[in-house]
Amino acid sequence: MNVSILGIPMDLGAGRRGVDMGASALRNAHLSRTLRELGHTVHDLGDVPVAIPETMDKHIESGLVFLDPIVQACRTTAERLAALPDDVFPLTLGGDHSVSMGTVTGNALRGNAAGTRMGLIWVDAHTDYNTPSSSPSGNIHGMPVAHLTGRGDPELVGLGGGWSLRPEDIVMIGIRSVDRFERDLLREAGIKAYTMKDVDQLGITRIVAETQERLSDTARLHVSFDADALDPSVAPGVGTPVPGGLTYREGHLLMELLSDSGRVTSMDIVEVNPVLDVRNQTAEVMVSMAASLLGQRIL
Ligand code: 6HN
Ligand code: MN
Ligand code: MN
Ligand code: MN
Repeated sequence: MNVSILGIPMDLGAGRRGVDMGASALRNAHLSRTLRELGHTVHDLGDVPVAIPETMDKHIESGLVFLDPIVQACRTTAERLAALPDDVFPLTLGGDHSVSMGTVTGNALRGNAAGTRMGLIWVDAHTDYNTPSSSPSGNIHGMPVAHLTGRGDPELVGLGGGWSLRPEDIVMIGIRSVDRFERDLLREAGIKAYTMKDVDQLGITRIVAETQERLSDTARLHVSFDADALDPSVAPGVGTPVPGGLTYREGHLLMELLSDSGRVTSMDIVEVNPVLDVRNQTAEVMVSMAASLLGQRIL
């Protein structure tokens, strides 16, 4: 496969500094080399320009922290991805999870299938379904999925130029932290979310089978993998850790089974925070997750 790596070194959407260095940490953990060793052709396209928080006032516009520079970075990201040809597998590196408003939009508007239905598999401890009014923090990384489905700030919603994701085309896995009003919004939208209780009870194999069935009407799948979906013992370098997450093997099995489906055409790795990490462990684990999604097998 032709894999194109694109970094979005942004931490404007997170409550803590440091995820802007995530893309760099993932490269440092030999991302390109690992994927080349699997037989892929890898092009690193570098980084999308992102404003540096210290150069700005921390402006809060209608409940949203750093709205303007986030809109800008997401728009550039979406444009860069939408311009890539069909045969490319874009692997985008955050950055905080607000980058996904740009990556999901750009991938949905890319190639021959542009604007058709795309399935989104959201691997995360959080559902990231807050709107500006439901959010307890004002941090935009808690809001990307709501905006992708057309609710929230008009500028962020408008990134797709009229395209938006159908709630029934989204499946979330690894969930264990949902805010009070966010829960009501999720239910209302009818988004399927597998909590950690579901992972314990059903197992990853059944969850992936159900997910495939549910997303069978979509033309392709995008995986957005927030490092905090993994248990903090596996991925300590994240800004919003929540106990009781996916084990190392559950994460890999999920990636291996999604890879076997042959339907995944793009991926994000987000929320890796090297400042809070232990010897780049989290970046290394996330590189191994990408390798599993891109075909690495034990035998
Ligand atoms: N993430 N639900 C919290 C909020 O501030 O809205 C946490 C969001 C975390 C977002 O980790 O991508
Ligand atoms: Mn997230
Ligand atoms: Mn999260
Ligand atoms: Mn975070």
